Amino acid sequence: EKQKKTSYEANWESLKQHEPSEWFKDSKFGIFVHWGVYSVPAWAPTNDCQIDQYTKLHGTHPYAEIYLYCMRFRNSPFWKHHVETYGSNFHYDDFIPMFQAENYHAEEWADLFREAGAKYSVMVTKHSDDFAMWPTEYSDRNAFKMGPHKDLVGEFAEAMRSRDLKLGLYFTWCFNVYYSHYPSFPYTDYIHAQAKELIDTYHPDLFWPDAEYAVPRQRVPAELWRSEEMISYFYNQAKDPAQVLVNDRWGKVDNERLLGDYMTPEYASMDGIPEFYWETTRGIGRSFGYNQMEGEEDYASVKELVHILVDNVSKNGNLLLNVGPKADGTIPDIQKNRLLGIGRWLKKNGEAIYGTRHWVHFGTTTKDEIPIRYTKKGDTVYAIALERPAGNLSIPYLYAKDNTVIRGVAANRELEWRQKGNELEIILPENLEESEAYAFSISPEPY
Ligand code: FUL
Repeated sequence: EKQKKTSYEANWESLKQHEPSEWFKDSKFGIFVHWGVYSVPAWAPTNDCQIDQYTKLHGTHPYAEIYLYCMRFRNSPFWKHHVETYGSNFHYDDFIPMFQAENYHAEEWADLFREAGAKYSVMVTKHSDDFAMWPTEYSDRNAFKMGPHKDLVGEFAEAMRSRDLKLGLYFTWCFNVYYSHYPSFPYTDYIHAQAKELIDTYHPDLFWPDAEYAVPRQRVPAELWRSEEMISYFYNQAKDPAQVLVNDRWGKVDNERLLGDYMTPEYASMDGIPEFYWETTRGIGRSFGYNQMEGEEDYASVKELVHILVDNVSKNGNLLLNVGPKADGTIPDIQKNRLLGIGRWLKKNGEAIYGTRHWVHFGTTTKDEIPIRYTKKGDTVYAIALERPAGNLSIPYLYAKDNTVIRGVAANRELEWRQKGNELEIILPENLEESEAYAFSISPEPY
């Protein structure tokens, strides 16, 4: 048993003792918010874009939030779009006055996120355009001095907390040598000053830095960012360091894994149950920042999103699903609808998700090709079928004890079952309600 530590030193040996907080592992589902000056052009190409590092470096990437980064690649789709739409004399910073946030009501966002079934929310406080969403002392390019003239992060933090959502703050360390407005003191000091300011002002539960793809073509090494110093500062300022956590984007690789409390695969998942906790991060469509070019066909369906959530949870992970509000602060209906759909499923089936842990197996596939995912809570195992079987549900290599009680979670009703050799057959009622996924609780724990 690791000892509960109350203070950490600025070195990885010490920081490695920290564990992801229990509230985070219980939460399973969070909402990411990418919103900023880039929400004004709200544009990225939608055709033939691959989500990979290479396309980022060539300005052909589906992420609208890196508009500034991409538009400086001459002849890239971003560059072409920009010149055609705004002219070649229109600087990125000319978008700042157009970023007004006039319909920003953080409590409405918080209500929506709760309705979606999320337990935490992570706001981008500064993306790679270096425009701060809070009144930072260290740069005039911030939303309090310019554009909306509001403390957007402060309003967000207060609203999330008032609705019992845990607060996460995203903060990029990235800059781009070609466009950065250089502060007059060393860049790392500037980053540290801002990060500390954020931490001291808003006391996030989760600090979500992003240290990728800065200084073109490489991950910025932890040494340059002095990551250990920042993480220990964050842990130690918390009332209880066990209640706060950080992601793994600090630029420090150890045994082929990035160090931090948990891993953050992007638009990706895990094949099995990894040893470390993790969280998929992705947009509903193919961008984080709002991309006005995206339509229904670019967006994942409620069913797909529920399946990603269930699959992640069965493999010891969370889902941090992103919304990209418009510049005025409204969340597009197409995104809202997805969130509300997930919320409807979670309202009925949340018992099989929240507060669970992975089981010995993450899942299996039935003979009729229904994918099954497992979660576990106490002495109960939940089997979640991702499709509706034609007849009954027969799960291979699952053995129930004689005194087993099986319930359909959504309808909260007990179901008949029988053990047929190595298959556990759950007798499904004819009027089983259509759903994105079907959860069954099995107690005591089968084997
Ligand atoms: C990535 C960034 O490049 C994206 O813009 C986005 O913020 C995502 C969460 O992280 O590395």
